[in-house]
Amino acid sequence: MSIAQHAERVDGAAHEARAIPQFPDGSMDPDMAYAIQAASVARRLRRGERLAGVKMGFTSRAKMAQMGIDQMIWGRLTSGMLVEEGGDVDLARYVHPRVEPEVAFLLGRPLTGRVTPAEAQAALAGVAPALEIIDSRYDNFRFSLPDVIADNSSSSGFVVGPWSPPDTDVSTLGMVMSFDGQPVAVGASAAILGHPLRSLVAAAALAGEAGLTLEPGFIVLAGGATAAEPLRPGARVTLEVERLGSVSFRVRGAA
Ligand code: OOG
Ligand code: MG
Repeated sequence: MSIAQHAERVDGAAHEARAIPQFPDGSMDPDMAYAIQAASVARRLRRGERLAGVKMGFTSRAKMAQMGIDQMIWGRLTSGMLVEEGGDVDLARYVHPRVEPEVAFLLGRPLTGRVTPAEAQAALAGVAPALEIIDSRYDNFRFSLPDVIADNSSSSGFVVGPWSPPDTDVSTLGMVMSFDGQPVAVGASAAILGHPLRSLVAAAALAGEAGLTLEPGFIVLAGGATAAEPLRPGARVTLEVERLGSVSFRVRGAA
């Protein structure tokens, strides 16, 4: 099968919210998987979605341990994935969605390639608490490294809370994710590569290798600080981040 045909397969699964088998073992390497990801997201853009930013994956030990992958990955965020803060998420749009607590960066200036943490910091326009909804399109939420890369790193939804000034120190902030007021995951932003800004540096490098510049207005998700939790029908999901405030959404639909 060609890159385009693989892209049609993963994009179709995401678009129609149905699970597909993993790629056969050893059938592709990460480079080919990123080519499939790019072609798959290009299909979304042709349907009218806009590129909204990028997300980093496996930037904390908790996430690596949960999924059995110990290498950073990245994916593309589109306007179609954006969920309004405080809004509803319909389970019918997903296969087996999970949610994880994140920190979001808003770019005020372009960033690409090898940059220092100081340069990344200077490119910021804001920082915010964020919830990422991930939904692997593979059966049983199981995948290899190339599988998950080809599936746009499980990207499917994201909710961003209030923006704080770009010079807000996000290095060691407490994070509590709750379902209906009951904590389901507790962590700290330092779990993300020791400092979430390192994830932005990595995002600029990885996207840059693929010829993509992080543009002003882009949102960059730094990666889950804790393991992800399956969404529960009816639940109000809230993330509170020390100093940054909170962000939430409601899960609609049946299990
Ligand atoms: C892959 C996406 C990883 C993160 O924040 O680490 C990710 C997955 O776990 O399905 O978004
Ligand atoms: Mg994530």
